[in-house]
Amino acid sequence: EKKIGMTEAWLRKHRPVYQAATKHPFIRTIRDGTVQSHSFKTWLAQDYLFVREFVPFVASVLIKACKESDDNDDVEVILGGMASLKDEISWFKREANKWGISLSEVIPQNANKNYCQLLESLMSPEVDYTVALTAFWAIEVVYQESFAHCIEEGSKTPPELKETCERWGNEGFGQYCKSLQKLVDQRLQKASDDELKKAEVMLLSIIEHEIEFWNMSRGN
Ligand code: HMH
Repeated sequence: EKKIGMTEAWLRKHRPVYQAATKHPFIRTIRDGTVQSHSFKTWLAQDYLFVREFVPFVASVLIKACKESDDNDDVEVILGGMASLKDEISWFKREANKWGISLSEVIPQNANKNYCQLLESLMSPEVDYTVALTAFWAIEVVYQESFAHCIEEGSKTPPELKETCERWGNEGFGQYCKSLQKLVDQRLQKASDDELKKAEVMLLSIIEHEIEFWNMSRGN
């Protein structure tokens, strides 16, 4: 039997809250085809703003990875993630156009602002690479699991939302999340107890922020 990594152990330990993020009511309504268009548009507009702030955060993780440079698969995996954000931002612009959303007029809601503040705090050089990398992986994996759930067998996701779900739910994005998870587990194996604790607390914080982010779509 394959030994499980620390991240897997944490996801099992924190399964209820992790599921509250990955099987959130907003995601369930996409999956069962009952999602309201205003909810989807709110999510789309807010996520565009989030992704813009996500770019410098990912850049900061890349810088930390470069500085740590032991043997480093890390840099390549993170650089790949950064590169795909360019296409992602173009996609948001096209998608917003389709839905009649004017992105320049979108105002960030509180949950979004709070989440972006967390990203900003993680960009500090004081924050250790292991903790920042754990956050990065957690941010990506919540989207991967959530949207993969919407394109599984038996899902009734409306055709006009399929492309969105496939963006994060596709196999390639799944593999990328697995690569990130592997990097995190490698780091956690060498981490001190203090770093381990900080990384676990960070995972939980990301999950909570993801839940709050989905909540915006319901008008909370
Ligand atoms: C809020 N979390 C949020 N937005 C995203 N685009 C992702 C995660 C995945 O990159």
